[in-house]
Amino acid sequence: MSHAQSQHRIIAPRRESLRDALSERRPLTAMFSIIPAIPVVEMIGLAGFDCAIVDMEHGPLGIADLMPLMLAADARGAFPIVRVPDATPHMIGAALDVGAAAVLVPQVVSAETARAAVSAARYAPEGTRGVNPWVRAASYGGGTEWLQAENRNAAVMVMIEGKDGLAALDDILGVEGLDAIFLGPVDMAQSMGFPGQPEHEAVVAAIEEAVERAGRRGVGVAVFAPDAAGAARWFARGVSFVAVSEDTVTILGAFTTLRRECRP
Ligand code: 3PY
Ligand code: MG
Repeated sequence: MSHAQSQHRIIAPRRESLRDALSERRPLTAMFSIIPAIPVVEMIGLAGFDCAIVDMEHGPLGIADLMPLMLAADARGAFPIVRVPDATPHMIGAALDVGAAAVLVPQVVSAETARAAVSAARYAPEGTRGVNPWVRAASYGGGTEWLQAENRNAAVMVMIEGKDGLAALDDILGVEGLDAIFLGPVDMAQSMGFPGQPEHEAVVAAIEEAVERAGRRGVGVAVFAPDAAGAARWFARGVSFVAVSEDTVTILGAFTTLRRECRP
Protein backbone atom coordinates (compact mmCIF):
# COMPACT_ATOMS: atom_id res chain seq x y z
CA MET A 1 0.00 0.00 0.00
CA SER A 2 1.40 3.40 -0.95
CA HIS A 3 1.94 6.24 1.49
CA ALA A 4 -1.01 8.18 0.02
CA GLN A 5 -3.35 5.20 0.40
CA SER A 6 -2.36 4.44 3.98
CA GLN A 7 -2.87 8.06 5.00
CA HIS A 8 -6.42 8.31 3.73
CA ARG A 9 -8.38 5.28 4.79
CA ILE A 10 -10.72 7.32 6.92
CA ILE A 11 -12.76 9.83 4.95
CA ALA A 12 -14.16 12.67 6.98
CA PRO A 13 -15.14 16.19 5.99
CA ARG A 14 -13.28 19.07 7.54
CA ARG A 15 -15.07 20.90 10.33
CA GLU A 16 -12.81 23.93 10.64
CA SER A 17 -13.42 27.12 8.71
CA LEU A 18 -11.31 28.27 5.79
CA ARG A 19 -12.10 31.84 6.79
CA ASP A 20 -10.47 31.25 10.19
CA ALA A 21 -7.46 29.61 8.55
CA LEU A 22 -7.09 32.64 6.27
CA SER A 23 -7.38 35.16 9.07
CA GLU A 24 -4.90 33.25 11.23
CA ARG A 25 -2.52 33.23 8.21
CA ARG A 26 -2.16 29.47 8.48
CA PRO A 27 -0.01 28.15 5.61
CA LEU A 28 -2.35 26.82 2.93
CA THR A 29 -1.67 25.14 -0.39
CA ALA A 30 -4.14 24.90 -3.25
CA MET A 31 -4.40 23.63 -6.78
CA PHE A 32 -6.65 24.90 -9.55
CA SER A 33 -8.88 22.33 -11.22
CA ILE A 34 -10.24 22.82 -14.73
CA ILE A 35 -11.04 19.14 -15.28
CA PRO A 36 -14.57 18.87 -13.93
CA ALA A 37 -14.16 15.34 -12.58
CA ILE A 38 -14.72 13.89 -9.11
CA PRO A 39 -11.53 11.75 -9.12
CA VAL A 40 -9.34 14.74 -10.00
CA VAL A 41 -10.69 16.85 -7.13
CA GLU A 42 -10.39 13.87 -4.78
CA MET A 43 -6.77 13.40 -5.80
CA ILE A 44 -5.99 17.05 -5.05
CA GLY A 45 -7.18 16.35 -1.50
CA LEU A 46 -5.46 12.97 -1.31
CA ALA A 47 -2.19 14.57 -2.38
CA GLY A 48 -2.43 16.77 0.72
CA PHE A 49 -3.43 20.12 -0.76
CA ASP A 50 -5.47 22.16 1.71
CA CYS A 51 -7.78 23.54 -0.98
CA ALA A 52 -9.10 22.55 -4.41
CA ILE A 53 -10.03 25.58 -6.50
CA VAL A 54 -12.71 24.52 -8.96
CA ASP A 55 -12.37 26.97 -11.81
CA MET A 56 -15.47 28.26 -13.56
CA GLU A 57 -13.47 31.04 -15.23
CA HIS A 58 -11.36 28.70 -17.35
CA GLY A 59 -12.87 25.23 -16.90
CA PRO A 60 -15.76 23.84 -18.94
CA LEU A 61 -18.22 23.71 -16.06
CA GLY A 62 -21.42 25.32 -14.89
CA ILE A 63 -23.30 25.52 -11.61
CA ALA A 64 -24.83 22.09 -12.21
CA ASP A 65 -21.34 20.55 -12.18
CA LEU A 66 -20.29 22.02 -8.84
CA MET A 67 -22.03 19.90 -6.21
CA PRO A 68 -20.21 16.58 -6.81
CA LEU A 69 -16.92 18.45 -6.95
CA MET A 70 -17.62 20.14 -3.61
CA LEU A 71 -18.47 16.73 -2.13
CA ALA A 72 -15.28 15.25 -3.58
CA ALA A 73 -13.12 17.93 -1.96
CA ASP A 74 -14.93 17.61 1.38
CA ALA A 75 -14.60 13.83 1.32
CA ARG A 76 -10.82 14.07 0.96
CA GLY A 77 -10.23 16.83 3.47
CA ALA A 78 -9.64 19.74 1.10
CA PHE A 79 -11.52 23.04 1.34
CA PRO A 80 -13.58 23.47 -1.84
CA ILE A 81 -13.12 26.91 -3.36
CA VAL A 82 -14.99 28.05 -6.47
CA ARG A 83 -13.45 30.56 -8.83
CA VAL A 84 -16.67 32.06 -10.17
CA PRO A 85 -16.61 33.56 -13.68
CA ASP A 86 -17.25 37.06 -12.33
CA ALA A 87 -18.91 38.92 -9.43
CA THR A 88 -22.50 38.21 -10.51
CA PRO A 89 -24.41 37.85 -7.20
CA HIS A 90 -26.40 34.86 -8.42
CA MET A 91 -23.21 32.96 -9.25
CA ILE A 92 -21.57 33.74 -5.88
CA GLY A 93 -24.69 32.71 -3.96
CA ALA A 94 -25.07 29.51 -5.97
CA ALA A 95 -21.44 28.49 -5.40
CA LEU A 96 -21.81 29.01 -1.64
CA ASP A 97 -25.19 27.26 -1.56
CA VAL A 98 -23.69 24.05 -2.99
CA GLY A 99 -20.97 24.12 -0.37
CA ALA A 100 -18.00 26.22 -1.47
CA ALA A 101 -15.92 27.30 1.54
CA ALA A 102 -14.87 30.40 -0.40
CA VAL A 103 -15.51 32.19 -3.63
CA LEU A 104 -12.66 33.61 -5.66
CA VAL A 105 -13.61 36.43 -8.02
CA PRO A 106 -11.29 36.98 -11.00
CA GLN A 107 -10.16 40.22 -12.65
CA VAL A 108 -11.31 42.65 -9.97
CA VAL A 109 -10.29 46.23 -10.77
CA SER A 110 -12.35 48.31 -8.35
CA ALA A 111 -13.39 48.50 -4.72
CA GLU A 112 -16.97 48.66 -5.96
CA THR A 113 -16.73 45.17 -7.47
CA ALA A 114 -14.94 43.80 -4.41
CA ARG A 115 -17.65 45.28 -2.19
CA ALA A 116 -20.37 43.78 -4.40
CA ALA A 117 -18.71 40.36 -4.16
CA VAL A 118 -18.56 40.51 -0.35
CA SER A 119 -22.17 41.66 -0.21
CA ALA A 120 -23.31 38.79 -2.47
CA ALA A 121 -21.62 36.31 -0.12
CA ARG A 122 -23.09 37.51 3.19
CA TYR A 123 -26.63 37.54 4.51
CA ALA A 124 -28.25 40.72 5.85
CA PRO A 125 -27.36 42.80 7.74
CA GLU A 126 -23.80 42.27 6.43
CA GLY A 127 -24.79 41.78 2.81
CA THR A 128 -27.43 40.89 0.30
CA ARG A 129 -27.04 37.13 -0.28
CA GLY A 130 -30.34 35.50 -1.15
CA VAL A 131 -31.55 33.22 1.66
CA ASN A 132 -32.39 29.57 1.27
CA PRO A 133 -31.73 27.56 4.45
CA TRP A 134 -32.51 24.22 2.74
CA VAL A 135 -29.47 24.07 0.46
CA ARG A 136 -26.51 21.68 0.76
CA ALA A 137 -24.39 24.28 2.58
CA ALA A 138 -27.09 24.34 5.29
CA SER A 139 -27.19 20.52 5.44
CA TYR A 140 -30.63 20.88 3.78
CA GLY A 141 -32.27 22.46 6.79
CA GLY A 142 -30.51 25.23 8.67
CA GLY A 143 -31.96 27.55 11.29
CA THR A 144 -31.08 31.09 12.28
CA GLU A 145 -27.83 29.86 13.85
CA TRP A 146 -26.83 28.47 10.49
CA LEU A 147 -27.34 31.84 8.79
CA GLN A 148 -25.07 33.44 11.37
CA ALA A 149 -22.50 30.66 11.10
CA GLU A 150 -22.49 30.94 7.32
CA ASN A 151 -21.80 34.67 7.57
CA ARG A 152 -18.84 33.85 9.80
CA ASN A 153 -17.55 31.06 7.58
CA ALA A 154 -18.08 31.97 3.91
CA ALA A 155 -14.82 33.47 2.67
CA VAL A 156 -14.40 35.94 -0.17
CA MET A 157 -11.21 36.49 -2.11
CA VAL A 158 -10.78 38.80 -5.08
CA MET A 159 -8.12 38.50 -7.74
CA ILE A 160 -5.85 41.38 -8.57
CA GLU A 161 -4.30 40.42 -11.87
CA GLY A 162 -3.60 43.51 -13.92
CA LYS A 163 -2.45 47.11 -13.91
CA ASP A 164 -5.98 48.41 -13.29
CA GLY A 165 -6.37 46.19 -10.23
CA LEU A 166 -3.00 47.36 -8.88
CA ALA A 167 -4.02 50.98 -9.42
CA ALA A 168 -7.15 50.40 -7.32
CA LEU A 169 -5.38 48.26 -4.72
CA ASP A 170 -5.54 50.69 -1.79
CA ASP A 171 -9.31 51.13 -2.23
CA ILE A 172 -9.83 47.37 -2.63
CA LEU A 173 -7.82 46.66 0.53
CA GLY A 174 -10.22 48.92 2.42
CA VAL A 175 -13.30 46.83 1.57
CA GLU A 176 -14.83 45.54 4.79
CA GLY A 177 -15.34 41.81 5.04
CA LEU A 178 -12.84 40.92 2.31
CA ASP A 179 -10.77 37.93 3.46
CA ALA A 180 -7.90 38.09 1.02
CA ILE A 181 -6.63 39.43 -2.23
CA PHE A 182 -5.31 36.82 -4.62
CA LEU A 183 -2.55 37.93 -6.97
CA GLY A 184 -2.57 36.31 -10.40
CA PRO A 185 0.85 36.56 -12.08
CA VAL A 186 -0.24 34.94 -15.35
CA ASP A 187 -2.72 37.69 -16.20
CA MET A 188 -0.52 40.26 -14.49
CA ALA A 189 2.32 39.38 -16.86
CA GLN A 190 0.00 39.86 -19.83
CA SER A 191 -1.25 43.19 -18.50
CA MET A 192 2.28 44.46 -17.81
CA GLY A 193 3.52 43.62 -21.31
CA PHE A 194 5.34 40.37 -20.49
CA PRO A 195 2.96 37.75 -21.89
CA GLY A 196 3.74 34.18 -20.87
CA GLN A 197 6.30 35.31 -18.25
CA PRO A 198 4.56 35.12 -14.87
CA GLU A 199 7.96 34.96 -13.17
CA HIS A 200 9.38 38.01 -14.98
CA GLU A 201 11.21 40.14 -12.43
CA ALA A 202 8.93 43.14 -13.03
CA VAL A 203 5.84 40.98 -12.44
CA VAL A 204 7.33 39.46 -9.29
CA ALA A 205 8.29 42.94 -8.05
CA ALA A 206 4.75 44.26 -8.64
CA ILE A 207 3.29 41.30 -6.76
CA GLU A 208 5.79 41.66 -3.93
CA GLU A 209 4.78 45.28 -3.52
CA ALA A 210 1.09 44.35 -3.46
CA VAL A 211 1.83 41.63 -0.87
CA GLU A 212 3.56 44.22 1.30
CA ARG A 213 0.73 46.75 0.97
CA ALA A 214 -1.87 44.12 1.88
CA GLY A 215 0.25 43.09 4.86
CA ARG A 216 0.40 46.66 6.12
CA ARG A 217 -3.41 46.89 5.91
CA GLY A 218 -3.89 43.52 7.64
CA VAL A 219 -5.57 41.90 4.62
CA GLY A 220 -4.78 38.27 3.74
CA VAL A 221 -2.85 37.47 0.57
CA ALA A 222 -2.80 34.53 -1.81
CA VAL A 223 -0.50 34.13 -4.81
CA PHE A 224 -0.49 31.73 -7.75
CA ALA A 225 2.79 30.00 -8.59
CA PRO A 226 3.27 27.90 -11.72
CA ASP A 227 5.53 25.38 -9.98
CA ALA A 228 6.88 24.17 -6.64
CA ALA A 229 9.97 26.40 -6.74
CA GLY A 230 7.75 29.46 -7.24
CA ALA A 231 5.46 28.32 -4.42
CA ALA A 232 8.42 27.90 -2.06
CA ARG A 233 9.61 31.42 -2.92
CA TRP A 234 6.23 32.97 -2.04
CA PHE A 235 6.00 31.02 1.23
CA ALA A 236 9.53 32.19 2.07
CA ARG A 237 8.41 35.78 1.46
CA GLY A 238 5.69 35.36 4.08
CA VAL A 239 2.68 34.68 1.85
CA SER A 240 0.51 32.19 3.71
CA PHE A 241 -1.69 30.94 0.85
CA VAL A 242 -0.12 29.69 -2.36
CA ALA A 243 -2.01 28.07 -5.22
CA VAL A 244 0.36 26.03 -7.31
CA SER A 245 -0.22 24.85 -10.85
CA GLU A 246 -3.30 23.32 -12.46
CA ASP A 247 -4.63 19.81 -12.67
CA THR A 248 -4.22 19.57 -16.47
CA VAL A 249 -0.55 20.47 -16.74
CA THR A 250 0.33 18.49 -13.62
CA ILE A 251 -1.25 15.34 -15.00
CA LEU A 252 0.32 15.93 -18.42
CA GLY A 253 3.72 16.35 -16.73
CA ALA A 254 3.33 13.08 -14.83
CA PHE A 255 2.24 11.22 -18.01
CA THR A 256 5.13 12.69 -19.97
CA THR A 257 7.74 11.83 -17.34
CA LEU A 258 6.44 8.28 -17.05
CA ARG A 259 6.39 7.83 -20.81
CA ARG A 260 9.94 9.21 -21.12
CA GLU A 261 11.23 6.97 -18.35
CA CYS A 262 9.85 3.78 -19.89
CA ARG A 263 11.19 4.46 -23.39
CA PRO A 264 13.02 1.28 -24.46
C1 3PY B 1 -3.34 34.19 -12.95
O1 3PY B 1 -2.18 34.06 -12.54
O2 3PY B 1 -3.71 35.04 -13.77
C2 3PY B 1 -4.37 33.29 -12.47
O3 3PY B 1 -5.52 33.51 -12.73
C3 3PY B 1 -3.94 32.09 -11.68
O4 3PY B 1 -4.70 30.99 -12.07
MG1 MG C 1 -5.86 34.94 -14.16
